Amino acid sequence: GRIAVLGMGYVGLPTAVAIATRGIDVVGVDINPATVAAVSRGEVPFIEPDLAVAVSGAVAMGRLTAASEPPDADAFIIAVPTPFHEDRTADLSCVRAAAEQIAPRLRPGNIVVLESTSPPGTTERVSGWIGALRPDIRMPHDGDSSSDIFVAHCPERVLPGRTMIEIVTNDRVVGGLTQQCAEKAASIYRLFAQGEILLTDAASAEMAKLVENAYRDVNIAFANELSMITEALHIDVWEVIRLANRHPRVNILSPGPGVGGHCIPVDPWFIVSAAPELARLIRTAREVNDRRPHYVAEQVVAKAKRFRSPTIACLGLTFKANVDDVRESPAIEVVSLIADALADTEILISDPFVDALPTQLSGYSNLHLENAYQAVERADIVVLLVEHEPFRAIWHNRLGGKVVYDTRGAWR
Ligand code: SAJ
Repeated sequence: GRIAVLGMGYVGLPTAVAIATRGIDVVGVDINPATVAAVSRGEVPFIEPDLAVAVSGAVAMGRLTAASEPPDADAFIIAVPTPFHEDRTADLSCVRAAAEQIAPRLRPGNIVVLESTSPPGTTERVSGWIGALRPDIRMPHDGDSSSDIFVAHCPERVLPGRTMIEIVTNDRVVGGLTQQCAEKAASIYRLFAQGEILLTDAASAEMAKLVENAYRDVNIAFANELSMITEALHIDVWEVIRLANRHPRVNILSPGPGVGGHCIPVDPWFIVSAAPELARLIRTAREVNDRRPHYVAEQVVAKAKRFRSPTIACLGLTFKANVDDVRESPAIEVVSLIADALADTEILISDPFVDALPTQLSGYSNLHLENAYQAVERADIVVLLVEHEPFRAIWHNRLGGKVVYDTRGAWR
């Protein structure tokens, strides 16, 4: 058997390697030639704990190869990005392109799994796009009991930073366009998943994934709103959360400078755009979290106004702790808002996971990348934006006499 995985990113590559490690031949497919070349050499184009060693091992064993076009295979897993358009509806162009790339390869008995996070109805559309190019094969239809091709949705649920653990241990939801599709697709996940595999229909699986991330977004928005309320009332939010969380049925998440990454800030909009009149809380949570970087920047600017010519250190640029991913990072937004507001102020930025100024910040002449020791040493105001482990440990005794704005509660 052979499995093709389309999209060699944060989800596709770990999935490909998890399957290859079970002794199955896997071809990783990507439209980016640099990614294909890197994976072919056994290299990983981004940092994720334990992934690099698994990829180099699977490539050395000959189980994992990479290509720019999908080969013939028994199963095809689509793990390409689903960003959103200006109007916050899903951009399915990568999914569609992947489906159309697979179509000419399909033979009766093949399995097609969509892993990309998608609005309800997308799996059905994938089947439709393939069917339009392949009138000779029977695609699954609601109400039919059999088909030539088995199409299902199995959303990824791994937490960046813990991907290699969670890809094996998480429960998986497999939603088929028919019962048979779900059962066939589940057989792929039984190869490597140790968690439970829950069979359902495709739309329920699509919605469950969106709901998981919307749930987290709403709960983070609650924490962020709380932190603004307590700040206005001169109460320490971390103390309040610590105490409230001792209640057996309360578990408040942590406030921060905003919500980043490319999942949680995106997925709730797919729900909102599917039911705009009804999704009021979900929309408001998005707005609260999107507004956070502005609030944090305003607080920092207000503190800076108390100095004649302050130096500000901003620690952390990634979207969350202990990863190197700066996509949709609220920390970067905070830094750029401060740099805009205080054009004459020197701002030192530091992140042990980032070694060059991210492109979003390259236009500012008042920003300098600096090691964290130097930055804190020289700063009048220290802003903690990401609670990277090295920041947590070192800084306690170096912050004396400085104005400290700890957006993550790491130095409590
Ligand atoms: N954050 C807070 N406060 C918190 C928790 C998180 O401000 O208490 C912030 C983080 O700093 C970050 C953002 O939220 O900016 C998102 O981080 P995260 O760790 O909550 O989630 P992601 O984006 O890394 O991964 C999420 C996970 N979803 C859920 O936990 C429900 C993961 O399981 C999904 O697989 C992933 O989205 C995805 O790909 O959808």
